[in-house]
Amino acid sequence: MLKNIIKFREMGDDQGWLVALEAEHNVPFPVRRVYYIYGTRPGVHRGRHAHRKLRQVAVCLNGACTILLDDGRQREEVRLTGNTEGLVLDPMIWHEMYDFSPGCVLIVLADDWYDEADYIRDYALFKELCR
Ligand code: T46
Repeated sequence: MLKNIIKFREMGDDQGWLVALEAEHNVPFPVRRVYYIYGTRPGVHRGRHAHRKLRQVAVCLNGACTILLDDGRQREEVRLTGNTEGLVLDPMIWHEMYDFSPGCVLIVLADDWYDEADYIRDYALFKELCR
């Protein structure tokens, strides 16, 4: 199974809800970067890459989206619907994001700064590197 979901604890009272993401606690690595994806139009398909070394956790803060995971041997689709669930995106996992609901906000915590050299954007090359 490729799906690795971290369940975050919700702290709620009559004021509403709060979730805390803590590097090296409930997020299993030191966090160097946080980015978020929003305003995705219907039919948009993002991702289509793997990372060589980067470790990430993706959380759908609002709405829902589907993330396809592929380790070069098997593929699995995960529907992220809740802001208390983090999907671990390990290195060398090809991933694609699609079926974004209106108003979807996907936040991603990453263990390193942006580096285009860490991306594998060619699926044939990814398959070759998986062998
Ligand atoms: C990933 C999935 C889940 C930056 O300049 N800095 C950044 O930190 C990021 C993440 C992107 N960019 C630039 C690179 C592109 O010119 O922003 C543009 C859009 O990035 P990209 O097409 O890679 O976006 P997605 O949604 O396909 O992928 C993103 C992350 O890039 C990627 O690491 O794992 O979300």
